[in-house]
Amino acid sequence: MKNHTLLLALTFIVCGCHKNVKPPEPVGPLPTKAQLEWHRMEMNAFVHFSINTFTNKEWGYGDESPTLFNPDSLDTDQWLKIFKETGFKMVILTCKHHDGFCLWPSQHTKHSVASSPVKTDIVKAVTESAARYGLKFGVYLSPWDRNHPEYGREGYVNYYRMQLRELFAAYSEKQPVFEMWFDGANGGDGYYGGAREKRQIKGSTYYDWPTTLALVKTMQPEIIFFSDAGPGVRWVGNERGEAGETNWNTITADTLFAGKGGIEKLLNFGSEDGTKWIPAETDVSIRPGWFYHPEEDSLVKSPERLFEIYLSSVGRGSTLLLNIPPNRHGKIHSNDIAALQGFKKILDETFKNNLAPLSEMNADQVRGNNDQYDVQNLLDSNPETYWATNDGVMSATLTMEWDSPQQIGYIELQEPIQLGQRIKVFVIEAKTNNGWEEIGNGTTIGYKRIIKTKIVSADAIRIKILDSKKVVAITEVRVFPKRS
Ligand code: FUL
Ligand code: CA
Repeated sequence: MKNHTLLLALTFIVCGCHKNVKPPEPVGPLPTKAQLEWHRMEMNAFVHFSINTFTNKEWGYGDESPTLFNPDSLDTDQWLKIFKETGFKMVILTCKHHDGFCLWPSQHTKHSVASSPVKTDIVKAVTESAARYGLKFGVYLSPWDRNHPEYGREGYVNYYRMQLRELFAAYSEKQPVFEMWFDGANGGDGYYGGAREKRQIKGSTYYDWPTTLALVKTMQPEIIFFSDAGPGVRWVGNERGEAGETNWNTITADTLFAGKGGIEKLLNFGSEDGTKWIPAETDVSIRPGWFYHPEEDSLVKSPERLFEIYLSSVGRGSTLLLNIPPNRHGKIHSNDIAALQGFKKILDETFKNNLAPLSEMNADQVRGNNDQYDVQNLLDSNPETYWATNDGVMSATLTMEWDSPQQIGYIELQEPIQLGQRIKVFVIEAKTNNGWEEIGNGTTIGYKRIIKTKIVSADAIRIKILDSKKVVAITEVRVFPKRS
């Protein structure tokens, strides 16, 4: 044997890289391709724009005259440009809110932009701007309709379905509808074609959602449905921008439906043993209200506050759906633009210098002792590669050491969720002058978990995975310095 062949053979024996080690088994329900894509988008923009913008209301009664809808310098490119520049990947538009006013010229009602002075098809304008700026498009079509005479009766459900057919036929060719949003506000008083009365519906059965979802799937097979119960993504259970500290992407949805009360905690945490992959989407507004109100111009959330919301949504394995409502001119107000730009600046600065690749990284165990599952997989920004342990090993420690002390501020962890969600609890320790000290901990990780650590100067840290549903598997680790 020649020397280098011998060396190669020895290397293989020592590190075991010649063996093709079986990948870890997936655990529990798995995300679909579209759900995986949704996780990786991280931040999406929500747009509430309608007749309420002009009447200064949050919930229109349904008797508002369409002539009130009159933006004098509508510019959907302006919206999409700022969304794009500040990191959003999709825009979801209120094509119809509870007042029933349609932002496109629907054939099935007069209560639409066609009866307004501007006549502009806002849905079309937004899909075109979204295509121009490379954002995906999503539809919010409120099931509750306080304008329609048939609301509460069978005829309305047919109307709702005809509108979906109309929307998908008209707008999905250029820009497929990626997400469909059904809110949970349902029934109550309204105009209802002049009846002006209270109409209650039975939330669990009235809309017959399975039939509607099946219809939409014939037009858009990969679509993600948002509702309290999914089936694509679930509501996070609050409108404060807070995903659960423990956030399972899985939940048992069989008894849930949009508008069912008392399930906020369940939606917030998910269920460790849930039977379906239905991750939480965190919807929150940049202002106190969902629609634009001039008196809230001074109440736009600050860049710092938006960063905190980012940490409690994306940083807890959820996706952020941030509402940014255009004003009566049909533009995003300069205060909101400034807040978004400031927020983007904080994100860029905080997550600029990853210290992990500068460290010497070691794990107490690598699956099959094989390169395929080694710690370098944590540094390649490739979600397909990961560090994993041997079958039966549900706890493991990853250590990072630097030549000189570092000021640690944030640690970001990611699981290879294409294999399900598994990590249950972990702690992070730093080696300081006082020895090993805990600087952070958490339960679930999921798609992404960002821990704001107790700030210390340390020349080593270790991440201890204490328990996992099956073998430990992590795809990425990033370490960032504290913010100056
Ligand atoms: C809720 C609605 O009632 C609010 O007006 C808003 O659209 C929010 C996003 O969903 O259910
Ligand atoms: Ca990786």
